[in-house]
Amino acid sequence: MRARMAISYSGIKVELREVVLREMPPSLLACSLKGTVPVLVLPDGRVIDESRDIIAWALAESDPERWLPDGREGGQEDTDRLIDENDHSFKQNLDHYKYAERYPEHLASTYRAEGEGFLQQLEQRLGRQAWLASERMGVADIAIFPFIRQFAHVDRLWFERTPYPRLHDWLNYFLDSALFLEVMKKYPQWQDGDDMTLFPE
Ligand SMILES: N[C@@H](CCC(=O)N[C@@H](CS)C(=O)NCC(=O)O)C(=O)O
Repeated sequence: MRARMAISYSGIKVELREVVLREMPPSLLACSLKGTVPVLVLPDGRVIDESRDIIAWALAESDPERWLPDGREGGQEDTDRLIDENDHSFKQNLDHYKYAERYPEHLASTYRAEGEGFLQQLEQRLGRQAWLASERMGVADIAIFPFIRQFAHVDRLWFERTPYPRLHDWLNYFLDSALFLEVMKKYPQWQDGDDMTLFPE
């Protein structure tokens, strides 16, 4: 989702091949043995198979509203550290919470409590500035939004009752955004021989 958001924002058109994870096309595995999506294949044959790297590539190509950190001292490091924390410890807590039945050592509520520390950090950040890493929306917001969305969706009622009003507004902003609605459009599963589908349409 975040890779598609960055591509859509940057105004780059790509050929989209929607895959079903259980039915990875051999041509995809030939590009990236990881067996995960997203995978971006560039015209020169380079393969980018990490969503964060796809975001970085798209914004390096075109960043019309300046999502990349500005020259503010420490801005780049702060953004990188926040996304690192999201992609590692928070993502792990999210997976444990979301799929708690696969990790029966602890209750879902324990995994949720471990992830909640990150929500608190984000709430504090949004109290200090308008967006997660600065006064402007930026790459940190886009990179982290899909994970907070998933965390909130595990138990919507629980999330709505949490004392994080700024984070709720931040999440709702993205859920209502044209960018999110664009990437949520459904595409049929790609099959060899299909016509090319462009994204965004
Ligand atoms: N590190 C990867 C993780 C991507 C990822 O986990 N993608 C999921 C779908 S959203 C996937 O491909 N899962 C298939 C699997 O793990 O077997 C990235 O962010 O690009």
